[in-house]
Amino acid sequence: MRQYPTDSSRRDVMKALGGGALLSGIGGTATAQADDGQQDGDGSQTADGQNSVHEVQTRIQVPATNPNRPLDFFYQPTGLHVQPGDVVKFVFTTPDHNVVAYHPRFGMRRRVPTGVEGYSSPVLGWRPGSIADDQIAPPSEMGGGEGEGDGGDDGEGGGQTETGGQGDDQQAGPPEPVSDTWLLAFETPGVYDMLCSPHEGFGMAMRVVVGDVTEAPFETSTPENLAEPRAGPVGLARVTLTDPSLRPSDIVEEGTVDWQSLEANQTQSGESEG
Ligand SMILES: [Cu+2]
Repeated sequence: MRQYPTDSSRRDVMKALGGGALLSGIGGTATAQADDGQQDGDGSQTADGQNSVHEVQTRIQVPATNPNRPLDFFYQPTGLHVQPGDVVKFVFTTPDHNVVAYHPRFGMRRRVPTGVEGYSSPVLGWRPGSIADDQIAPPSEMGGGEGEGDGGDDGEGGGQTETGGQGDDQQAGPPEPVSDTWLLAFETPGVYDMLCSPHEGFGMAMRVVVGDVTEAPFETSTPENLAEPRAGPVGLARVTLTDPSLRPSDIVEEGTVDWQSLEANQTQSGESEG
């Protein structure tokens, strides 16, 4: 019987998740494996009759809704309201995205509640075809065999990747396993903005509102009080996060805000211009 992280375990979850690919890609922790094994991704679910698991997908869409980008990279939903203690399950339905807090830890101005540590997922969801062949097998001196001996996850969800030590590909086996989910527990009420590192400039960012605290102090506080070095978000991510549809109060009211309902994505679909 597994439990979802609640209460004081947030930090542990953050740390565990911050462990990077080890969590979702190679070894996995009890939390991640439990989720992969028992939850089959359909929106929010209740664990312990109390806290919910909400699903957010990484998506790519063509044609783009904004002429300034070649295609849409986005989180679906783009705005999400959760309760303290809830877990967001990021499902990497398209590859090569990650989830990163706007936080000084990563050289960005903080856009999460005060006191919340910076968090970041690895880049997940890659398929063999999305990474060049010579990048799949790690150099031997990088400890490529690390994932082999640890074992423990063979029977559960196939959470093993090529980087787990198998240099050979095309071995006529089952479909390549994909590291495609990442869990994050939210405890501290407030507004959280996060981005996808590879695609921030294309607008791939999202906002989670935890509880009913809808002030986003990072929008209004005097900039001098905020950690530099960077204003962030940059590029189209700013367009995304400042979209009227993502006002925290609106997110709380709506529960979820889809990418398609962002105002920026409605007025700039270059097709129906008069
Ligand atoms: Cu992305």
